[in-house]
Amino acid sequence: SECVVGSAGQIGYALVPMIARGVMLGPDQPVILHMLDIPPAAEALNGVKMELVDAAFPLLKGVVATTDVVEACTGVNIAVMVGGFPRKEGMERKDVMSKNVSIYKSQASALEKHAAANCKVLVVANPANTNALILKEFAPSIPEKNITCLTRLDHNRALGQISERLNVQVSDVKNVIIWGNHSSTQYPDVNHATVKTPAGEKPVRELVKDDAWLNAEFITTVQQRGAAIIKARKLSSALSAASSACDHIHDWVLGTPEGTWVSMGVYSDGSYNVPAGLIYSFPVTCQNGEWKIVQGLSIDEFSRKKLDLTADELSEEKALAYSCLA
Ligand code: NAX
Repeated sequence: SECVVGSAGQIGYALVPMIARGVMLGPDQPVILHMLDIPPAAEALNGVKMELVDAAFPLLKGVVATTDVVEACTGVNIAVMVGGFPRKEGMERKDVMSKNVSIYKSQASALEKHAAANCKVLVVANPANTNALILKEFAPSIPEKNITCLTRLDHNRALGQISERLNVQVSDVKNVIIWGNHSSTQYPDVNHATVKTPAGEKPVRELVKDDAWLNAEFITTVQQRGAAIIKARKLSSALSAASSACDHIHDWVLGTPEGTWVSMGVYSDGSYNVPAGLIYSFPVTCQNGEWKIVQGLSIDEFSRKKLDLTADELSEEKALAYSCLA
């Protein structure tokens, strides 16, 4: 069974049918969906439940639609936290942080007390890394390895940009890295990325042959992609966010292919001189339901500055979140 929080929203609406079709956990894994939203969205949430019934998904063995966080969290093995308080025009950063801190504090307690032991948590709602950190702080009995945030969307966006640029299949591109925060300070790094060609695997840099593009426009395009989607759609990314959330859980639970890594926001242990105690996006491989940070990658001076810049932003966010608790 599992749980999706904020299910009546845009991402929730795209995500629940993917889960019910087996995209997240594979075509042989039956699922029970627990959907949570807040009382003003209760009727819409019930509408989503009606559509799930109408879709007659063979793998879907039950649906709970509720505004009670305890009912939503009870017994879940996987929690995808999509519910949050968005920044509205004229709001101070601290006010938005304060709203999300109180949401994640209470959801942390509900998960800690009522979720299945070893429940895996993915935080999607922004500020994703810091919401995940708050959740970790207020759910001390959930192992820190089980609390992650979504940067797979940024990772997939980077794969997509390389594939478009080189006119190759996106499935032939691998091992880009998103370092740091799911924000515009994230660092999309292609220094270790490769493309499968008839002549074997080739470094992305060797094929693109345009370091100026890779070091500037490529990076800002990935960093600003969310804003570009809002501009085009007048709504923020939803189908790509839902699809990436499925990829994140899929690879975490079922493993990454040999020789391939993915990006996940995880609790830093100080690898690559990233301060310990932040939720920071790293390259990871997954096996037997556990992620491991890829070690030993060379970091040049250009990259070092970018890894540090996004770490600094996360340290500031952490301080701001703590000031909301005081
Ligand atoms: P929506 O506003 O469409 O949906 C959010 C839903 O959460 C609403 O139905 C709302 O009622 C519900 N909600 C609010 N407070 C809640 C609470 N305390 N408990 C349960 N449910 C609650 O936003 P949507 O477009 O679905 O985006 C959801 C979140 O994902 C936002 O915070 C957004 O910023 C974030 N994103 C994160 C991404 C990532 O890669 N990490 C990318 C996409 C997205 O921007």
